[in-house]
Amino acid sequence: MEELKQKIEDVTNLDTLESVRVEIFGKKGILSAEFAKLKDVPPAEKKDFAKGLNDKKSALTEIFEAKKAELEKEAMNKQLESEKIDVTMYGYENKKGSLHPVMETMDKIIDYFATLNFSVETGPLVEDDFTNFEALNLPKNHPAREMQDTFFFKDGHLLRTHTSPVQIRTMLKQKPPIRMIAPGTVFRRDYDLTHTPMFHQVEGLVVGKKGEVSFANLKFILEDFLHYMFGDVDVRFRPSFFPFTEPSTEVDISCIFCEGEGCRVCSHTGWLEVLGSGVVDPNVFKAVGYEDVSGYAFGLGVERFAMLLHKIPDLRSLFEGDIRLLEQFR
Ligand code: 2NM
Repeated sequence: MEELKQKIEDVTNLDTLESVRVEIFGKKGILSAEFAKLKDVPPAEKKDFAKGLNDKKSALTEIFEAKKAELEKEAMNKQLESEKIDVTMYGYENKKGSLHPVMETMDKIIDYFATLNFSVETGPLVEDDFTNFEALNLPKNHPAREMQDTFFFKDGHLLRTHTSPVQIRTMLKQKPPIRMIAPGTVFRRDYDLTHTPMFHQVEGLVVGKKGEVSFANLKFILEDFLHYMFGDVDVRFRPSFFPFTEPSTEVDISCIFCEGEGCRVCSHTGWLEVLGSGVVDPNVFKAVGYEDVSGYAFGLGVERFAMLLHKIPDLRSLFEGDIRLLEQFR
C-alpha cells in the first residue's frame, strides 16, 4: 500500500501518471489481480478481505485524483506562461490617407450649386473639334485656339481643354431652362510651376428665356458662392475676354493671405483672380439651335481653389501621390 502511494506521489508528469494508472487501476493492473484473489479466500474472511481491498482502492484513487489535478494545473500554468501575449506591446501603424484636397474642394463647390438646384452634368474626356471649340465660338484659325495648347489624337479627336463641351452636349439634348454645373478633368499641353497637363474645372451655365437671365444674376450668385467658399472677402468683377461670352469678366477676391494689404501671393495687388465668367455669346446658342434665350456662364480651376483654401504653396504637391500630403487633411 505505502509502496503504491509513493509510486503515485513520485510521478512528475501526466504521461507517467497515465502509465501508473494502467499499472495500478487497469484491467490487468495490481488492484485487479488482488480482487481476483477474492475467489480463493475462505467464505468467512471474504467480507473483510473485500472491504480491505475496497478501502485500499478508494484511498489510492483519492491520491491519484489529487495528483492528477495537481499535474493538470501545472501543465495549464506552463501552457499559459508559454502562450502569453503582451497586449500592451506597441502595434504596427497603418498609413491612412484621406479624400484628396482637390476632390474635397470639388465636393464643396458642387454642394453649393446642387443646393441651388443646379444639375451636375458630366461628359467624355475625349472630345471632337465641334464640341470643344467650334460650338464655343472658337472657329478654326481663331487665335484663342492657340491659347489652349491641345492634346490631339491622329484622327482629329482631342482631350477636352475645358468642361465647356459638357454645356454644349447638355444644350444639344435638353431644352431651356438650364441650370447646370460641369465638374471634371481637363487637359492642356502646359507643364510648369503653376500648370499641370491634367487639372480640374467646375464650369456653370444658366439659360432662360431672353431677358430672364442677366449679368446681375451672375454677379449675385458668384458673389454669394465666393463668400460661401472663402468667407468674408471682397469680390470684384474686371472686364476681360472669352470667345464664348460677351461681356466677359474675370472675378477677383481680396487676398486671403494679406487681407488686401499686398503680399507676394497676390503680387502686391491685394487681389486674387479666382473665376472667369460672362454672358453667353449668341454664337454659342446659334451653334446648339437655341433661339430667344439668354444666359450666363462661369468657370474655375479647382486646384487653385484647393491651394487657396488650404494655403498649399506648391501646385505639384497635389499630383505627387505622397501620402504625407493627405495625412495633413485627415
Ligand atoms: C469660363 C469663363 C466664361 C463658359 C461658357 C460656356 C458655354 F458653354 F455656355 F458657352 N461654358 N462655360 C465659360 C464662360 C467658362 O471659364 C473660365
